[in-house]
Amino acid sequence: MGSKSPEGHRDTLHGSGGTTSIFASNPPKPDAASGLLHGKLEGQDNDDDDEDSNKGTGSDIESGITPLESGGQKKKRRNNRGRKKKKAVIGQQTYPPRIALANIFANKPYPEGQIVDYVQDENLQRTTAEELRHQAALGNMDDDFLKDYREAAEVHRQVRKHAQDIAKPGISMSDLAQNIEDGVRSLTGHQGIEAGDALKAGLAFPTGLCLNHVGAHWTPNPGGKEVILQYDDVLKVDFGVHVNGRIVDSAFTVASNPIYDNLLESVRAATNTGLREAGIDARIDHISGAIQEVMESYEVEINKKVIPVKAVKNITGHNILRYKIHGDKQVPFVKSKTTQRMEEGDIFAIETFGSTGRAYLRDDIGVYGYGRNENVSTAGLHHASARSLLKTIDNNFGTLVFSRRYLEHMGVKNYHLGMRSLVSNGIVDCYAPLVDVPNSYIAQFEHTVLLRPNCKEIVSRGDDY
Ligand SMILES: [Co+2]
Repeated sequence: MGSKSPEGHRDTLHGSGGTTSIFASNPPKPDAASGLLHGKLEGQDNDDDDEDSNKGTGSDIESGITPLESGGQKKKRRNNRGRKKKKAVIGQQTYPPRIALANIFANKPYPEGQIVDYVQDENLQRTTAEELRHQAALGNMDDDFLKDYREAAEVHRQVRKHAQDIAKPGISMSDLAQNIEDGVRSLTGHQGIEAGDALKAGLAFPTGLCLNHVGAHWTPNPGGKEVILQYDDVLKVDFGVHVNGRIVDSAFTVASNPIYDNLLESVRAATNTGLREAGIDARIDHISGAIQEVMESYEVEINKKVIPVKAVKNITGHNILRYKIHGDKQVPFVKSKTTQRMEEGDIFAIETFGSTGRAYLRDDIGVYGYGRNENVSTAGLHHASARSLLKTIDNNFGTLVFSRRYLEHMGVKNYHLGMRSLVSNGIVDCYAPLVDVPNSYIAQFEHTVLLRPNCKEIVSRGDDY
């Protein structure tokens, strides 16, 4: 999920604190940002583990079905399904994925993400101040941090694998969203219906399904017009999984028509550049510059017109805090003026967006989702329906961003009036879709990376992207 950057804001969608952050040097780290385990962890001894365990789960997921294989796959799948026992076997996932990972992995550790060693640089030796900050971070350490993160990431990989399989021309956006949301709820083992259950684990923000010139923050709403995926569409799939508030934010782009291959490749390469440059003490302006350089070295030919790919200027990657998708740091995709650095214990959503249009997004009409603004007093809120809706929001979403679909999933009805009151009082922020000019195309790729003390872990990395 993209974070809006300061320039050109009409309102501060993601918290006013964030608007000045890219120009500031490192602000004090909130408690919630910490929680990285120090030292060696389960299954960490060698880097090859990663690939092996991913492969292992890959076959678990599919039970002999390879969702992305081409040619005659329908038939093969049916045969496999016929063979499969009704009851799920330990270690096996169903198709579509609906078995909680806790049952599949039993006592086995969840697979690690991609582990990358930090590059040793003599100029970047730890200062005493940084060591002290590190000690402070250890004080907030949570033993379950990595376990929760890796579980959320594995849920993301399994669910997106199926989403990639079904995101083909003819599918409706609401079917695709439902499939993703059912998958995340099932695999985390939290259906999110009883009070408070969605806060334990599940969807971290509204499922983003953005077509073509819609860059970010579009989701199918209940009662909205059906949107059907077309052969010539460029679709960004951006969804988040959390386990105990540990949020994995990861996104990819699909397009059936190969004319967009270069657009997708430029953005994939730009995101990988950002991930490569990320690290403890890495300067954010340097990362942004590297991202832009890679992205804008590509061009794409659409309808016999050669168009340079441009890095989108006014949304950014961002750090992630517990239960909070957008922290106080932003990573633009264009070179920016800041002396801010990444820090040990930070969690970053490294995402990039490339566009064939103006590469500047504006708010469109419509609603993507809502998020509680903790800094606004509720004392003046008298409206009974607004008060009861607020209670539902606080009990079930906390500071997680949620959609109308998620409210209706819980059986909440007639919330429009109460929501209007909460939004007009500033108690809840309302997020709009973000669009470029019509007839342009935007692609996005995104991963979540943990800046652990001794290595960085691209926790959402899979064999797909
Ligand atoms: Co994001």
